[in-house]
Amino acid sequence: MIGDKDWHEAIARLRGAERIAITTHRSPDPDGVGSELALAHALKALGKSVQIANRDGVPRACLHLPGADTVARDPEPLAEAELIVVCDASDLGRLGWDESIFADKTILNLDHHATNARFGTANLVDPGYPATGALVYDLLRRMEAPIPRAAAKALYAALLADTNGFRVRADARVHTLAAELVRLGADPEEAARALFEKRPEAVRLWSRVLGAMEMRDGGRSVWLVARPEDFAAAGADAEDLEGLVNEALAIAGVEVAVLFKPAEEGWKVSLRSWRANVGALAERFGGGGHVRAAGCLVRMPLEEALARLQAEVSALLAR
Ligand SMILES: [Mn+2]
Repeated sequence: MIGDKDWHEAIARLRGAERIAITTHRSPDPDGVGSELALAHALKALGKSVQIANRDGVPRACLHLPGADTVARDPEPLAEAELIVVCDASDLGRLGWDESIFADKTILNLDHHATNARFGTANLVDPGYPATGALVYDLLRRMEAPIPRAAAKALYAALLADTNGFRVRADARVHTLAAELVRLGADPEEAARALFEKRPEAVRLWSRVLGAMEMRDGGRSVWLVARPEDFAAAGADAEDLEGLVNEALAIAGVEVAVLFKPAEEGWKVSLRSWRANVGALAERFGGGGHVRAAGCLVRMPLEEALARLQAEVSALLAR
C-alpha cells in the first residue's frame, strides 16, 4: 500500500517540475512504455515539457500507440530534465543507462515489482498493482490531471499486457479500470491485435522452439530453449520471442513454464507459473520479478543451467 505522504510527495514533484524526462527498463514492454506515454500525454496537457528516452526504444507491440514515434534512444533528455520519472523498473541498473546520469537528479520511481530497490527521491511502489499502468492511472486521478484518449490507449495496453490478456490478476478492479479506459477512448480490439499479433518470422521461431519442447514433472513443467540457430533459421530477432513463455503456460496441465534464450554471457531465463513462486526461485539465481512471472541470467553452459533449474522447479512442484 502507498501512503498519503508518498502520493503527496510524488504529486508535488510532478507539479513542481517544468522539464520532465521519462524512462523504462531495457527490452521495454507495453506496461513500461504504456505508463510512459500515458504520463507524457497527461503532463503535456498540463503544460509541461516532457520527453521519453528508452535505451532500447519501443517494442513492436507499442508502435501503434500515439507518441511512440517521439521516444528518444539517447540519454540527452534525461541529462537535461529537472525530474526523471522511472516506470516499471525495480532498480536503476535495469534501465541500461550509464548510472552517472542519475547523480544529483530528482527521481520519481513508479513501479509494482516487490523487489523494487526504492532508488527514487520519491517512490510510488506497490506490488498490489497488476501493472505500473494501473498505478499511473491512480496517480493521474489523484493529481486531477486530464487523461486524454492517447493516454487511455497507452494505459489499456499496459493493463492488457501485464495481466497477460486479462488471464492473470484480472480481478474486479482490473476490469473496472479497463472499462473506464475504454470509456476514455481505448480500443480493446486494436489493443489486443497489437499485443498478440506476430510477424511471420516469429511464428517460424515459435514453431521451432515449441516443436522441441520438453515436458517434465509429470507434465507439470514445460521447458523451451531458443537457440541462436533457431533465430537464424527463422530470420527472427529477440523481440519475436515475446509472449512465447506465456503461451507455454497455457498448455493443459502445465504449472510452470521456462524459456531459455541466448544472452551476451550465458542464458536469459524467463519463468511463468500459475501458483508456484518462481520469483523467489529467480532471486536465488540473481534475478527477480513477480511471484508468477520472473527471470534471471545464468552464466553457465546450457546443459548445466537446465539441470540446476530443473532440480529447483521439481522441488518447488513437489511441495
Ligand atoms: Mn509491469
